[in-house]
Amino acid sequence: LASANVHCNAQSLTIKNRNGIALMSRPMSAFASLRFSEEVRLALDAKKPLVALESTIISHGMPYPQNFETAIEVEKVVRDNGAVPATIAIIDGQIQIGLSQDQIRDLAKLGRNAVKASRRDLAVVMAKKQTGATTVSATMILAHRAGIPVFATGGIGGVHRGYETSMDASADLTELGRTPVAVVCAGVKSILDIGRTLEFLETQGVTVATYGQTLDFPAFFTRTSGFKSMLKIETPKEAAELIAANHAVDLQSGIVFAVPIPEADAMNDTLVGEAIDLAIKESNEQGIFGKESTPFLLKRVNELTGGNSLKSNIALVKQNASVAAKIAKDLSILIM
Ligand code: PSU
Ligand code: MN
Repeated sequence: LASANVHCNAQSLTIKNRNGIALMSRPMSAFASLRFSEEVRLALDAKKPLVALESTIISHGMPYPQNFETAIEVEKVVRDNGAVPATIAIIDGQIQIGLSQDQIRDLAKLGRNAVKASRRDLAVVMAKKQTGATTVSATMILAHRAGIPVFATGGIGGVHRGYETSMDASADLTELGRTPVAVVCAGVKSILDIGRTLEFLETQGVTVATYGQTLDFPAFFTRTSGFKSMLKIETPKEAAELIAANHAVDLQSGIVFAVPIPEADAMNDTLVGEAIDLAIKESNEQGIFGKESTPFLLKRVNELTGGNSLKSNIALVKQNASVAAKIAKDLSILIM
């Protein structure tokens, strides 16, 4: 960018290379629609590393008050590892990049009364001035708009079991195919069809890496799923180099870094498996479908496994936040 020209007027912002070819052009409204917290704005101005965090995990992924406590602790983990957290949500129709503690608490208390907002819901929540918790797909879009290339969460959505009749595949997967943000997660919960999820990601052109010593693709509560990633990444620097290369060729697609849950926090395969099978059976019996499906299954698995799955969930989210912060730090060294 050192030799690039930035053209900016009231309508649009365009970046041209030294030959006058537009590398990027965006309407100004795309930037004007974002509101930044003071901490995030200062970090962006100072070109500090940032980590985007989603908010559906707060409203629909965990019960109150653990959701609030976890969201605050996750932000702290990001700071302790040298990056600035940017939790993203829509408050009364306003996109907010970086939330105050009060805003996080409100969202945590609102829980499932907040709108679960994926790509298709974004404009609706804004137009109707609602409060929306952003899923992985919506958070990726907004993180990208804000110029934050690294994002940490628990688990991404995927292809649901029974896809052959329901055609239920998360918008997270298509978003990964079209938005260049690296998502650090603990893999995919086995409430989903993990094999088909990986096939879908391959079709979408998404690079899927295990962050660790083996190729095993993790299944959220457990360190293995029986499936493999296409590569393993062992250091933050290696991850940063992969992200930088993705940007260098302007792929416009995302990357999944799947971090296996810490050994000590991993759950017993059979116990989680039984809880998940029962939860899916109940959701079928109750005719749960569409955007209600994932929150229902998350809640039932939490209930059926007692506090255990919630404990594991919290541990893995924190680990993902620390990995993402380290990657963001190394990436900021590479691309600055
Ligand atoms: N998986 C989890 N925890 C979560 C989610 C998924 O283990 O909180 C949330 C994320 O916000 C994800 C969304 O983006 O659910 C996917 O929902 P759906 O399957 O309806 O696309
Ligand atoms: Mn769905």
